[in-house]
Amino acid sequence: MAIVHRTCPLCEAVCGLTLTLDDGGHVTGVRGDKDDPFSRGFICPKGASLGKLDEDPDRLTRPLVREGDLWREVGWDEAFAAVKAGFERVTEEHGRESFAVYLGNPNAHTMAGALYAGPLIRSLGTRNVFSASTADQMPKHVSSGLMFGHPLTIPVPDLDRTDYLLMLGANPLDSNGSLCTAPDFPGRLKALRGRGGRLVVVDPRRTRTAALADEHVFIRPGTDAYLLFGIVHTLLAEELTDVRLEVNGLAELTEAAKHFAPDVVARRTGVPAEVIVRLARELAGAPTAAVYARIGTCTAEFGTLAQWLVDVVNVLTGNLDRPGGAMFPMPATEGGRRRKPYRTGRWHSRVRGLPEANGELPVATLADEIEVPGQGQIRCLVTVAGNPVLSSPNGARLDRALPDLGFMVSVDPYLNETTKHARVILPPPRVLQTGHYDFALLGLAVRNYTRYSRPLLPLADRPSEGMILARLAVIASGLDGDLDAFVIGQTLAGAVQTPGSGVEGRDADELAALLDGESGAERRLDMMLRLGPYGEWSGRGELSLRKLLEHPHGLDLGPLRPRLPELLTTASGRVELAPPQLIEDVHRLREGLDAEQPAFVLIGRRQLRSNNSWMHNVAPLVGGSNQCTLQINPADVDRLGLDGHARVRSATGELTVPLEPTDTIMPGVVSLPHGWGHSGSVQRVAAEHAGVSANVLTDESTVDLPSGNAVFNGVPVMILPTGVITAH
Ligand SMILES: Nc1nc2c(c(=O)[nH]1)N[C@H]1C(S)=C(S)[C@@H](COP(=O)(O)OP(=O)(O)OC[C@H]3O[C@@H](n4cnc5c(=O)[nH]c(N)nc54)[C@H](O)[C@@H]3O)O[C@H]1N2
Ligand SMILES: Nc1nc2c(c(=O)[nH]1)N[C@H]1C(S)=C(S)[C@@H](COP(=O)(O)OP(=O)(O)OC[C@H]3O[C@@H](n4cnc5c(=O)[nH]c(N)nc54)[C@H](O)[C@@H]3O)O[C@H]1N2
Ligand code: SF4
Ligand SMILES: [Mo]
Repeated sequence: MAIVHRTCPLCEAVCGLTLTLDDGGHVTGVRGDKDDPFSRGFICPKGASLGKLDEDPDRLTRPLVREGDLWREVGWDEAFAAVKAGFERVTEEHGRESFAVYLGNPNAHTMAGALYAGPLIRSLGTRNVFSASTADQMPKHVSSGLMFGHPLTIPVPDLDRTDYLLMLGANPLDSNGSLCTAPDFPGRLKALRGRGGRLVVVDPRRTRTAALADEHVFIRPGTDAYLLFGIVHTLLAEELTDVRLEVNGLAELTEAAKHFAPDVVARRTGVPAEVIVRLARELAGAPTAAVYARIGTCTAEFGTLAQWLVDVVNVLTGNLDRPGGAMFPMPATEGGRRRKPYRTGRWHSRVRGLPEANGELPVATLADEIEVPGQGQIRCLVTVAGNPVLSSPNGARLDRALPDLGFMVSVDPYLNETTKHARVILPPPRVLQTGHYDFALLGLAVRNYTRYSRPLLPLADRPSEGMILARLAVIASGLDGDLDAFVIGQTLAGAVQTPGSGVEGRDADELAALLDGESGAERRLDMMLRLGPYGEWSGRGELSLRKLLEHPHGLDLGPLRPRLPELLTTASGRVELAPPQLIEDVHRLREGLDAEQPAFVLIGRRQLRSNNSWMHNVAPLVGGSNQCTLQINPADVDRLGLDGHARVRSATGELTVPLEPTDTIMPGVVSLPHGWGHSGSVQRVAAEHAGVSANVLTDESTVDLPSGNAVFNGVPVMILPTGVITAH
């Protein structure tokens, strides 16, 4: 028996876990790690099921190759040979511009995603790069890029010190937080209230988070940008602003805000004008305050405008970059950021002409690019840790399009709704065989903190996920060699030439020889830690891989500290309050003021014991509250004479779903969780709890224009009794 520690890889909260392993390497117990200075013993039902997930008998242990409808288990060399043949065939027939890659959500959690997805994309040599980011947080990247100069310069609410938190479209009591890494988010919210702070939640549903808050404000889905503009309008009109930073664009912002007086936006949002005015006054009057908005506001028609206005309010109230406000974390592996104007639309998608953002095209147009013939049509797809058939808007269309590809390879532990279309599936090893460092999420943490977990079990005869991606990159590029050594060489060569870098003028090869680690991934982590802001090569600290290994429970690096103006990389060196691209999109927002209200709109929701599409095969997690039901207000049930089930119809599809009447949801709004729809799955537990896919109903033809992000909230739908047949 052994007691071991590692970070939970299952959500953004990065909790430390303490596992008990028996002599065979099986998990016999999971607890929160009490000695982790950040999570302090917190654990949720998913983390507690890590052992079951790790040894799910339906997880793939060897690569699969498909011939027709038949799957065959093969060895790794044979699998990679099949990939090589597939890549070569499509390259010969259609060229590299016919290649595409889709990176799913777990890439934000895995070391493989952080360290090897970039090189893989470059090796594939295509601009057809898609990811779950355009079904999620791309609006925040775009607003941050335009306001602060870099898409990763994202402020987080200073949760542990703020006096007032206005939260829109987030439900951390179920999701455990997002773009705000905060283990025990529920406890931190209770502490906020305990110290006399105030929590206000804006959501079309009275969620568990809303129930814990001081105040819950119902809002019509998709209208957060109007509400936030109403707040901005009030702050400016009542001269409640306290701008403490160097900013550009205050005049343009004031001009744009004129159209969104509280009584004007009240009609659209359903939030009374006096509530909007009061929220503005409270935000301005609180000693410190932060506005934080997540999925409900991102995956909406005006997602980028909403994310922009969140930070506009933080700036106007004097709360951006100050303790208790919205602050910028300083993660241990942060690299230098060059001053370079942030731009989107450097290229456009072939079929719909949608702009690139962060080097990606919108997943909402992936099916178009596969289906529509012509030069550049996608013929080969690589998916890594993604299930877009269930997760992307109108995923049902993608399900029909994927069989037309010339070749598809998926890196995924499961044969599922998406990977079943692949020719080759390459499964990553078990969780316990995988090291963990949260490169992305620690840059969004409410305290500066770092922790590395080594693999707990040896790899035996399988490659790590990093090795799988590196091998794919080698196959795609045709260039052999040690990818990690190459990246290390390039990075250090740059660092020794960077004035003031801490290693300026030193010898790159000598530095490389000093790196520790049992794998290329560990050596790269060591390099990033040493070069990073607390690193032993930065001249400012002593972090290195060795140091992290001495602290298996993690290291607290202190509370967030103000980082402006140093962190700003805008051309002006100021915070841009009114980026022209966003002011342009305000016209679209104005047009929407008078839009007709559909009778019903669909929104999503997250479930505590679920994770997007892929934790429905773990028996202790499914059932109970974790079911695919349509939440609907009882008044709507009565009015429509519904009983038990209803049909939900949208512009793209129709589903029959079991109803969950609840007065926690606004009349005229219905909520269906996403990630379900496993009927016929080879995952045995999931097939028994199949549910239906909300993304049969979501419409890929509408996107948030500046970011290309998918719209999952505020989808117009009709609700019909099951017995009634109507013409389409
Ligand atoms: N209607 C609606 N749709 C939504 C949303 C919504 O709110 N409403 N939310 C959107 C959001 S925020 C997101 S992030 C996307 C998610 O979209 P996706 O990332 O496409 O979907 P997931 O269900 O997260 O799929 C994760 C896949 O990774 C696999 N996997 C798990 N662990 C690993 C690993 O360690 N390595 C590898 N290689 N694979 C692994 C799983 O088996 C699964 O196939 O969905 C979006 N879709
Ligand atoms: N247990 C669990 N945890 C998860 C996940 C999971 O599937 N399950 N998924 C992970 C992922 S990929 C992500 S991105 C994060 C997301 O984390 P969160 O953003 O906290 O996601 P949700 O819990 O879906 O909360 C979104 C809320 O927005 C509300 N909403 C819908 N439309 C609107 C609107 O127009 N305006 C406003 N103001 N609110 C609206 C919904 O009712 C819902 O309560 O969670 C992560 N954590
Ligand atoms: S809250 Fe997230 S990180 Fe923490 S135990 Fe649960 S799934 Fe894991
Ligand atoms: Mo997400």
